[in-house]
Amino acid sequence: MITWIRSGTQGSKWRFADLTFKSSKPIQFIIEAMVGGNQGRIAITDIMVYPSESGSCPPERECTFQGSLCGLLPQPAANFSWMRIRGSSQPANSSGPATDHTLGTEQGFYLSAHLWNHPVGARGAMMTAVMEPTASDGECLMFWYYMEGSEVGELNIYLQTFENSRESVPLWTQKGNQGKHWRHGRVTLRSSTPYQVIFEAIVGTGERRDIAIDDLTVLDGHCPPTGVCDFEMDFCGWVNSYPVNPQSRVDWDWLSGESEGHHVPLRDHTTNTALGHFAFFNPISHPKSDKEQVARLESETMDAVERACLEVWHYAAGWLTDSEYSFVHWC
Ligand SMILES: [Ca+2]
Ligand SMILES: [Ca+2]
Repeated sequence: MITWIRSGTQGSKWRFADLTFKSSKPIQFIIEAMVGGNQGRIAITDIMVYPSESGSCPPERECTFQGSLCGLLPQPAANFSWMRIRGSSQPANSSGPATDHTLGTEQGFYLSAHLWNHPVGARGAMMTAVMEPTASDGECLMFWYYMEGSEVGELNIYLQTFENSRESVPLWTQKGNQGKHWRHGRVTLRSSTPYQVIFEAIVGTGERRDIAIDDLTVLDGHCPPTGVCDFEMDFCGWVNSYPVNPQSRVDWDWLSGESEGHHVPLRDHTTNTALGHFAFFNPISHPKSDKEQVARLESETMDAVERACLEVWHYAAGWLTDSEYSFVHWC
């Protein structure tokens, strides 16, 4: 059984992973690496396997929903609670994802609001365990969400504290169709007292409907502002998507100046060091083929504005022939 998988570049830096598991029989783990593109390295180190009383890896800073609900509980005041499911177990009237975000397979679990089961306007909510106050700079909660289909519903995140009376502060909201993609969201948590985070889904009028979340991660420090991505941590809200001719799809890679490869910039623009990261179009070598290769990076949907500005630092080297790159926007 595959319990964890990553594919494509993870940036040239060490990344941490933890998995919770249970087994009534002796078990073995197998770590398998498979060659993908035409260059790259995969390394692992510092493995620890140990029993834990709560069945989870402390401290739980990342939640894949693979083994458990990571301590999330139904919010008592809500109309219904969310459930941990796999993509393969959805009914036809769900618009949820076929695969989870962690593994990208039908075996991967995610948290589904089961919106198809509930009447329009009903409210389903889950809350975290009570968390310790944050540092003054806050913490960044990153998550992935899936909302596909017209009038699918609404996803809200609140921070609840217990001073005086219970108070819920709205932190983040998204409504309606966000396309057939897992989308990235992030929100800064700041509280000088113990708090809980609440994930709330409100049922929309769409006939096929669901809202799902996966891969919650909490990092120290506040989140970068919306619309800003320096590619230091990850791709922020940007996702590799299909070009007009899907056959020509190549993904943007996430590299640093230390990455191997032809024409890789030696320094990134953010940090001006070899340690900084960037998105890089790394065409697959086809010595005998002139197959078209298009890498397309798509942002999240931004709020409507009268006028706005897109700034980007770009770099192109090599290629004597007619490669091109362009920005497209649509409303
Ligand atoms: Ca998952
Ligand atoms: Ca950078």
